[in-house]
Amino acid sequence: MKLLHTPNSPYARKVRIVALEKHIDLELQEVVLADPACIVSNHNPLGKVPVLILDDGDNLYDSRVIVEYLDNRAPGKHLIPQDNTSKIATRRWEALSDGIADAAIAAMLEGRRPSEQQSQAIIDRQLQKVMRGLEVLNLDITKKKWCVNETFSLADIALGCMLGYVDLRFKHLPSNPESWQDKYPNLAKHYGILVKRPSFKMTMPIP
Ligand SMILES: N[C@@H](CCC(=O)N[C@@H](CS)C(=O)NCC(=O)O)C(=O)O
Repeated sequence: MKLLHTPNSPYARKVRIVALEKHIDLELQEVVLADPACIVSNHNPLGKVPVLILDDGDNLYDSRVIVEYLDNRAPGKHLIPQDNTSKIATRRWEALSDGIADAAIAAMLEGRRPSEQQSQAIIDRQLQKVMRGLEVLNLDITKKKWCVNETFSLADIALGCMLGYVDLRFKHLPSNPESWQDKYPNLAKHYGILVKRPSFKMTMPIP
């Protein structure tokens, strides 16, 4: 199986960490999305990474579909709990973490446009989503060892990948003198535990 990815995509990182935690070998193919010859849209009409190309040539996307496929493909402890209540809780952590990453990426891309074409209103709206989301997750993780059921799961992986991305792009949240770690200390503590895992160390984003 081959994974089309970019090194700093939080969604591709989520897939890579699930594969590492489940001891599944993935061939990694790095792509450059801005390259007109990029092959991703041949495999995903949306032109987004990650895409998992299966051995029979079928393509899986997006990251939520791929992680479920991988979690069920290998034996061993499930990263997505099997009982419905815990599964839904896990997927909600993932949905909010991925949504914060979506907003952080949108803000970052808007900020990279030539200054005369940038919209500060768009940047502010996206950053408010980031900050509202982090606020909720910071409260939700209070006094918990892991996000769901006191056991490591996809919820922790999705949260850690999003925080890794926020850390990469916004050490200091704009118009805010504090670092995200100071503003959201419960998340910072959880992130500190997650980044000690080999699967997180092996997939760190590249500044
Ligand atoms: N919901 C998708 C999001 C994927 C996504 O937005 N990937 C970004 C890279 S971080 C991308 O490929 N962007 C290219 C584009 O939007 O054209 C997932 O979970 O896989």
